[in-house]
Amino acid sequence: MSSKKQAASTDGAGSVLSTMAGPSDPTPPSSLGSSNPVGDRLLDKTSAEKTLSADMPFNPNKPSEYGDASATPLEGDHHKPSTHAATGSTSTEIASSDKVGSGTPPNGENPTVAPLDRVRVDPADRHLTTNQGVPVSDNQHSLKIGLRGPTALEDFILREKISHFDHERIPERVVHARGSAAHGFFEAYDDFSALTRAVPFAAKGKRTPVFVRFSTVAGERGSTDTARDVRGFAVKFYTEQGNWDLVGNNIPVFFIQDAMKFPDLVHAAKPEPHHAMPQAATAHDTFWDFAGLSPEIAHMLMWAMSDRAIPRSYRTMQGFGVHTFRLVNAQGEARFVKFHWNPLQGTHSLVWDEAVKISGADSDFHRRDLWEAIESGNFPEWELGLQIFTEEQAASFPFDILDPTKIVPEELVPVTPVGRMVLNRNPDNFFAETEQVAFCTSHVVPGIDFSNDPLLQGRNFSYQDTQLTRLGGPNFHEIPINSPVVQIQNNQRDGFHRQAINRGRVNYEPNSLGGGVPYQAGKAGFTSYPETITSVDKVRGNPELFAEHYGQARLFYQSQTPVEQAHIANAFRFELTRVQTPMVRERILALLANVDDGLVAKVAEGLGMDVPAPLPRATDKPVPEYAPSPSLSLMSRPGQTGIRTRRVAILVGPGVDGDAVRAIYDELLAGGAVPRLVGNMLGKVAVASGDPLNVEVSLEAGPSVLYDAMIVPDGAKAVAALARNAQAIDFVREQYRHCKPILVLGAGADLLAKTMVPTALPDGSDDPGLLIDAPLAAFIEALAGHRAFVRETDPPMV
Ligand code: HDE
Repeated sequence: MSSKKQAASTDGAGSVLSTMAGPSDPTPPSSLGSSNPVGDRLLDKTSAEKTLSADMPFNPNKPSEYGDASATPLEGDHHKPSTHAATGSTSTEIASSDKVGSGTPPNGENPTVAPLDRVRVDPADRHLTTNQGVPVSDNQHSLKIGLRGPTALEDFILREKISHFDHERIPERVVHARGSAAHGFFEAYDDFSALTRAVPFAAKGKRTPVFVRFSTVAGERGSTDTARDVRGFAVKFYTEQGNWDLVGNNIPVFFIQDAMKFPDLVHAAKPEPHHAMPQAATAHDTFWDFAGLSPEIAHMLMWAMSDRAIPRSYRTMQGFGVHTFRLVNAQGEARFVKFHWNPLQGTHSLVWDEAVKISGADSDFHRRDLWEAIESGNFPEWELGLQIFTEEQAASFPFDILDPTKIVPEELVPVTPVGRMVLNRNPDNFFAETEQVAFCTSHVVPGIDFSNDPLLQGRNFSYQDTQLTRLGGPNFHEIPINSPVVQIQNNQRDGFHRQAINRGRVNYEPNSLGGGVPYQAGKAGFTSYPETITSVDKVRGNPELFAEHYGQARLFYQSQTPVEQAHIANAFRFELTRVQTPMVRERILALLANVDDGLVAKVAEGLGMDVPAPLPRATDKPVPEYAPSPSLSLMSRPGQTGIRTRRVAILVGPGVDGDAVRAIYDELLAGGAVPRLVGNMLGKVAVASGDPLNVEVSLEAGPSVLYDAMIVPDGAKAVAALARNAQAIDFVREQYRHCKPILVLGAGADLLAKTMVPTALPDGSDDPGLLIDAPLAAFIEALAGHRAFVRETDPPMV
């Protein structure tokens, strides 16, 4: 309450007008002895400040900060000011203008936090200005001393434009530089508050906004999307308790077990430092040198050499939190958890020969796919599943749940679905959103907690730290894409590019001058799970169970279908062929000898080498036996979206059966697929009857690898023209080699004959993906089945 009216005097007025020292009598003056309205407001403010401070004669929370009491943090002592002015910076804040605005923010608000609309910029009907808002008269010429003279240094418009351009780039991410992102939401299937107090899981149907960035790890920002690599799968949940970042990958294990090794791993995988080659590829000596000397990598190598590392689309990948985390409920009960994202689109991959060629044909293949799917309303969707287990269960597993090179097999702990995530909006601006988004594993909300996985613990430092350089300082949380949807209130101040203009003189806690705000939330805030740590030594090292490196590598390999196993062996062969140092190859063979006899024999044969003795193991304990886990195979998740978004090439030329093409086109479109008319060149092609067809893309601009399937329609003249173009022949051959569905109608068989594609499988049976004069329905079924791997041979016959 203002005490202005308590004394009818000007005693002490000078101390209100001055900013230093004051009388010992706490009674404020009732007037400043003038009729100056600004001065009166200063008096009101100062009086209210004094009362607010007097409300807090001492810090009542102090005893709760020590000993057992500190386990239950109290809410900070705080008091409401009698006037809004009491906590302001200046009594003159009432002065208004177009710049400062008409008043003060409502109590307790930070206006830098608001929906992104506040920063979306639209130039409709606006003229050009400089960054100072000065209208630009001429955006074509610099200011010169005479038309043929030198440019004047005075040209601040040119200098501002060029200087901004000079600094347009920021450092790319040291890993995961290449990526693409989208907005969407997470929706809980039910109320899971018995499990966790994390708010996204608080109620059935509850939606939380998300921003998701997918990435490759090793390549630079402009590198190709289809490189063999792990994919990042980072999800930022904008919850009403702050941001939670689940920074995962599309593979559930990792290469190493301790953060200490991460810079070594990344140095070894990145281009070699002397000649900066190869880009976005592990197929070189330094990576495999590191790998052979770090056998904890064995399990991850199985995944990284599998088709998981060349996904068909970001939309057809699983995602994993990798580490063990904790879920904690409001009663403080904790359980361990592993996070799984399962795509409704199914899990589908490229084949290696195709991935290599896509790199040339469209290095933005995954970026384009995600963008196009969302633009066309085919919103990608994932189901979030949790593996939940207790400390007691964890103690019975034959591996350590803190070891990030191990999965918890689904046979041991099933995956419980808890919600779905839908990506339904593309970003407005790649740089502002996708590039500037900052994911940090340390961004957790109440109800989510860490385990002691030593990799996770190191990550919790690294992500925050890396943004300081990448985004230029400690205020990266104020960049619009990074700010939460809830208020940010704390006493952090200053730093590069600060956006918030904090009101008031209080920037510390505890305080009485600001009424004690912002105050600590106590139990309502984030509290760490009070894990009991028994008497232990401070050491560098890993637990015994971390020393077992091969049981789960074997589990993964042996759970794959024969096709997938063959692809793994071929990937090792490819990568190690590119290695130049014999010993480096040999060590990897020795490592594989501990995984699977068939695998190592096949890889050794491919390298023209003998199988060496197995690499000595790091433990004498027997390798645990795991039953094969079918859910580890990509084939176990065909998905639910059928042919939607699958791209189908229909080869056309003059004289093609136009009616049939139009009917096929329409039916594919109606089923959600993306048909394209592919011809020798753009332009119209005459058809047997009716209007000509308009070629949409040439064979040259849209080669075979960019389509999931193809159709050669009837029309003798058209087929003859196509058969004279080697690009058309290559097209069919590559579709065949990559096991894609092919429908050949009528005279189309002539083109097929020219390609030397076998019309039956080697054993004489029908090729389920090669459909000759079959109904479209059969083709659609084959397309939904993705590929006909039964036709695959090594080396390819065609
Ligand atoms: Fe990362 N990682 N990482 N990582 N990581 C980064 O953070 C790091 C690890 C992952 O789309 C960096 O903001 C360390 C595992 C993704 O922006 C950096 C260690 C997993 C992304 C960093 C790991 C990941 C990153 C680079 C071992 C799967 C991209 C730029 C201790 C669970 C996020 C940045 C995005 C990015 C460090 C290991 C996933 C340097 C030190 C394990 C998806 O902070």
